[in-house]
Order: sequence, then C-alpha cells, then structure tokens
Amino acid sequence: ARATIGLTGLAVMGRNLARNIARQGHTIAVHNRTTEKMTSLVEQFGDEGDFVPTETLEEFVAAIERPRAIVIMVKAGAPTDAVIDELVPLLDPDDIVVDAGNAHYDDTVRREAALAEKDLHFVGMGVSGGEEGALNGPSIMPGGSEHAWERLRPVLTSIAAEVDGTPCTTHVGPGAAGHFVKMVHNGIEYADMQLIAESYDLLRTVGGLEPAEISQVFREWNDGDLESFLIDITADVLAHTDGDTGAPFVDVVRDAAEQKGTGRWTVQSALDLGVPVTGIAEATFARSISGHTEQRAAAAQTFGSDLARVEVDRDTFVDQVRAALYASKVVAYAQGFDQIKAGSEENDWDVDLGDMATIWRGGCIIRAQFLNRIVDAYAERADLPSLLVDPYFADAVRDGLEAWREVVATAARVGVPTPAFASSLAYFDALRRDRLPAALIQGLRDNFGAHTYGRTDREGTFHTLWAGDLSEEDQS
Ligand code: NBP
Repeated sequence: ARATIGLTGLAVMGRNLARNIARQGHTIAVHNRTTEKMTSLVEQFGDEGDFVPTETLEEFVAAIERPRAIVIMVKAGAPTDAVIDELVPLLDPDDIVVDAGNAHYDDTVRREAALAEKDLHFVGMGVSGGEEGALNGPSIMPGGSEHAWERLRPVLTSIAAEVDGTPCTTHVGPGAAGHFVKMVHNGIEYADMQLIAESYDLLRTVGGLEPAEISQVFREWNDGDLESFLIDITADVLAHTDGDTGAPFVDVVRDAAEQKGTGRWTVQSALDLGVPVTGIAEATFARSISGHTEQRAAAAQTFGSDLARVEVDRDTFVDQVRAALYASKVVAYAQGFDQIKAGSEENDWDVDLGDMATIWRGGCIIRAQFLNRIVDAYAERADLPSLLVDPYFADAVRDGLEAWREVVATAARVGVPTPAFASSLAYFDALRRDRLPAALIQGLRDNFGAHTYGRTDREGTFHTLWAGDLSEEDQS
C-alpha cells in the first residue's frame, strides 16, 4: 500500500477533488464503478501528481495506507449506501470512510452509527465551491471523530481554499456536524441569491435601470462591504447578452428557479429546531412559486400583471436598495448561525460559530468580505445572542433602517414581490418589539383549548373560565 488516501466516484466533482489532492503532493488511489472514468482521468491528468489507478474495489482498498482514508464522491442517497456496503467488508478497524457528497445529515447519523459498530469511522464531509472549488480549493466541512480528523487533516488543509494563510477547513464537530453545517451554508446561499434577485428586480422595475446598468451597480457594490462571489457573478450574468438574439441574457432565461433540495432540508430542520430562518424559507418558497407556472398564468389572467408607478430618484433608490440588501443579508446570516447553534446544542456538537465564518471566507459559494465581520463578532463575544446585536452589525442595520423600510414600502406600493426583504424586516421588527401580539394568541389558545397562559405581573400558569363566569384559575 502506498497511497495516502483513496477516492472513489470520479464524476465531475470527484475527478476534480482527486486532481486537487494529487497536485498537493499526496499519493492518491483512484477508483470509479465504470473503470473508463478512472483511466481517462489518469490518461489526461496523470502527470499532475501521483495517482494509483485501480479497477476493482479490492485493489483500491489494498492500495491505501492504514488506517485507510477513503473518500466517496458519488451521487447522494442510494448510490452512497451501495458504495459503503461494498466497501465495508474490505476494511479494517480504525479505517475512515468519508462521504463528500451532499448527504442529508440524518443519513450521515445513520451511516456513522452503522460503521461504528464495525469499528470504522464515518465522516460526513460538506464540500462547497462546485467543480471549480473542488479543483482549486473548496471550503471543506468535515464532521466525525477526532481520530478521523487527525488522519485527514494534512490532506484537507492542503487542498482547501486559503484566506490570509488560514485554510478554509476545520473539524466542524463530531457526528453529522459537517453535513449539517454544509446544509445551512446552502440555505444561506438560497437567501443570499434571493436577496440579490429582489435587488435586481427593484432596480429594474422601480429604478428603471437596464440589466447592463444594474451590472455596473453590482460591480460598484462589489467594491464595498457587499464584496462577495455572488455579487461578483451577478455583475457578470447581468452584463451578458444572448448570442442568438442579442437580448440581455437574463431576459431569455425561463423565470422558474430550480432546486436540488438543500434549501428545503434547511427549512425542515429549522422548523424542527424551532429556529425562524425566514430569509431561507422565503427564498425556498420563492423558487417554488416561480415554478408554479399554471397558477401564475391563472393569477396573471385574473388580476393582470400591471404595476403601479412610483417616481423615485434613481441614485437615491440605488443606495436604498443597497442598504436594504445589506440589512436583509445580516438577518439571513444571523438566522443561519442561529440554526447552526441550535443544531449544535441539540446534538452536542460544540460547533464554533466563528470557525464556520472563517472556513466560509474562501472556496465556497457564499464567500464574502462580510464573513470577516462575523468572525470578529464571535471573537468579540462567543455567546452573542444574535449577530444582529453585534455592535458592528447593529450600527450597519441602524444606518440602513430608513432605506430598508422605504424599499419594502415602495415594493409593496408598486407590486414588486420582495418576500426576503420584507420578511427580514418583519423579523427584525419582531425581535426588537417590546410587546408582541403573541399575547392575544395565548388568549385565543386558552379560550378554545384551555391551553393556559402566563401573566406579566406574577408567576404561575393561568386559565380563564371562558364558558363560565370568566374568573381566572391559577393552575400552577
Ligand atoms: P454525480 O452525483 O453525478 O454521481 C456520479 C458518480 O456516482 C459516478 O462516479 C457514478 O459512477 C457514481 N455512482 C452512481 Br450514480 N451510482 C453508483 C453505484 N451504485 N455504485 C458506485 N458508484 C455509483 O457526481 P457529481 O456531480 O460529481 O457529484 C458527486 C457528489 O458531489 C454528489 O453527492 C453531489 O451532490 C455532490 N456535489 C457537490 C457539489 C458542490 O458544489 N459541493 C456540486 C456538485 C455535486 P459511474 O461513473 O459508474 O456511473
């Protein structure tokens, strides 16, 4: 055995990750169910590093130094289970199986438990950055045991993206912590993209800017505190014109956004944990609405698609939208980090929130300047109740608040849907409100279901005899 690590599953992602590992000087055994993908990888890129080509899983396993580190990069779901089932009988105690696919963290919990019974270590590892990232440096979020992390650390820290000399990977926590954090990362990505899309819609529809002009606006924003990969590629996509028609590219693309399910998973998990991730939820639902073409056509026919006209000063409006985008983005990240905190507490993962912001600074889709501020916020105060109350973000939100309200109000007046902007503002207002109408909800619940309520003026659990003499019982 001479390979430091092995990787099976050489489609787009696996192939690039294998090349990245080889380029960093690690000897890597490569395998794919269909051997042709393996041989073509070695033929095309064999000179990039030290690949050990293997055709059978037996050869593959035998080529790797013990305790073995084996990365699986196949289609998530049943294919991953199929590969694990074939591999396990060939392994020895303390070997490490890494699932680098986009698994649901419940699957990771199940797989880790099954492998632990055989004295094997299972690592659910989130990898973000797409094909490009896999090749040139992704953000890597491994869960699993300390033993597994120590074995994987040299390879992972060398292949991950790097920002200011710090690799964009760390041991996220035990168990399924890595895949959980990757899931929330993708949820935040949904919210980020929805906020960008709403900004574009407002600038175009209310501000009257053409896509090429909006591209310029995003370029300028990318020089400021919004600087990020997504803002940067938004400028690129909006500047692009369609080769066939000469029309702005964004005008020839069907307006039905697709999803692979990680946004939905994030929202489902958030509902279970009781964490309001309204930005991510609205972003996920907005994609659903966009795909409901029949309903959209029926509603457009019934109500028409006309918009009201509102006169705005163009430059002022551009600035207001920027402020609304930034404030809503703070809310989306605050909610995402709340979810990681809740998931970590529920599962005893002890995830360090500042570390998550650190490893997202490079390699991944949501990489952004902004994350440095989040790192600082948690360094300043590890038990921050919400990112929103960190002094830096609080100032930023305060500064942009008037503009944020103006943008949401204008959108509502005109008829441009801004679910993520509006719900983020509502979330912010709910958090800071002294009295919420939840008091009335408690009253209603007690009225129809005797669900009881607490009082503001004394301890206890109370019920009013709604069908009787309206007297109050202390039921505590
Ligand atoms: P795919 O998700 O398209 O999977 C193709 C690979 O799975 C091939 O190597 C194929 O082998 C193998 N495979 C399948 Br399908 N069924 C198998 C089975 N029963 N036994 C053994 N191998 C099997 O590849 P991908 O697009 O490279 O994605 C790989 C993983 O990475 C997925 O989990 C995906 O969700 C994730 N991903 C992540 C990102 C990101 O940005 N992080 C992007 C894209 C994908 P074959 O060649 O023999 O058919």
